[in-house]
Amino acid sequence: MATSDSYSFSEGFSLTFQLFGILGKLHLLFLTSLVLCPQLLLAQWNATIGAQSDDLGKQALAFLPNEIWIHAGESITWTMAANEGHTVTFLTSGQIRPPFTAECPGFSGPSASFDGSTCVTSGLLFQGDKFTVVFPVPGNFKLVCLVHEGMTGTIHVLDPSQSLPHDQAFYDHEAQRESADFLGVAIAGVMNHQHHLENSVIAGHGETVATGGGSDSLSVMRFSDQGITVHAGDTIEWTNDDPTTTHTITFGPEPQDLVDPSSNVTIDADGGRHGVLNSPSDAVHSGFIQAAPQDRTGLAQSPSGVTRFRVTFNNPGIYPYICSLHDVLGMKGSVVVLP
Ligand SMILES: [Cu+2]
Repeated sequence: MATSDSYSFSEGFSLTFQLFGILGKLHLLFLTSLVLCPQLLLAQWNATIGAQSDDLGKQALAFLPNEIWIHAGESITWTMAANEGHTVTFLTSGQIRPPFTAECPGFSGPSASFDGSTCVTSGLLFQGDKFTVVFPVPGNFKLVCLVHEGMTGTIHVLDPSQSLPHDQAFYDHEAQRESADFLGVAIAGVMNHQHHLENSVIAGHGETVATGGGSDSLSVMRFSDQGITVHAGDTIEWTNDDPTTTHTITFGPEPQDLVDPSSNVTIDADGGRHGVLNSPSDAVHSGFIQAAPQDRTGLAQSPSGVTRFRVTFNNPGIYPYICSLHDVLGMKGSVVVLP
C-alpha cells in the first residue's frame, strides 16, 4: 500500500509539473502574440449616460463623454447615472428617427453589435442600467438618445493598425469634468433672471452645448416659483425656456394622453394655451409645452413651438400642479389664490 501511494504521488507530481510547463508555454505564446499582434488585446471601453444634482432637478442630458475613439472589434459599455430615462441608439445612415417607444423595429437584446447596417437601441434605460455595443468594422457612427433630440455623440471605430488618441483614463476624466460643468451651473440665478414678469413662472430652463462629437444639454426640471400667490380672477403664465426638453403644467389627475391639451384648453391670440379653473378640484392639462426643434436647410421648417400655458383662477384656494413628465424628479408646484 505504501509503495503504491508513493508511486501515485510521484506520478501526480510529474503530471502537475508537466501541466505547469504547458501553461507556462501557452502564457509565453500569448504574450508573444500580443507583442506581434496588439489588436488581440481588445479593449472594453466605458462611458456614462447622464448626470444629475442630488435633488434630481438638474439633469445633464448627455453622453459623457460624447466622442470616443476605439479599434474595430472592441466594445463600449454605457452605464446610466440619472433618474431621467435615456436610450443608447445607433440609427443607420439616413434612417428616419423613430419615437423612443418604437425603438428599432426588429431589434431586441441586452447587448448588440453595430456595423452601420442595422439599427441598434438599448430601449429606455434608468439609473444603474448598462448597455454594451460591439463595433466589428471601422467607421464613424453617430450616437443618439431617442428620448432627447439634442443628445448626440460620435464613435470613431479605427482599423487596429491605427493608434488611438486617448485611453480610458482620459475619457473618465472628460466625463467627470463635463458632468461637473453641467451640475455647477447656478440655476437659481438663471431661473430668477428671466422671472421678471408678475404672475409668471418659468416651467423648465435649459442650455445646450456642443463638443467635437455632438451636443449635450443641461435641463433644469423645476418650476421657478414653486409656491406662487395670486388673487381670484388673476391669470398665471408658465413659459418653457428649455430649447429641447418638453414639460407640462397639469392640475388634477394625469390624463391618458399627455401630448395634447385637455379639452377645456383654448388657444390665445398669440398661440399660447389657456385654461380656466373655478375650484381646486377642477382639472386642466397643458399638453406638451416645448420649443420648436432646430430648422435644417433643405427641409421644411418646423412650426413655432407652443411654449406658453396660462391659467385663470376664478376662486380662492390652493391649487397643486405637476409636470406630468418630470414629477418623479420633483417638478411640482402650487398656486395659492387669495380672495
Ligand atoms: Cu417637466
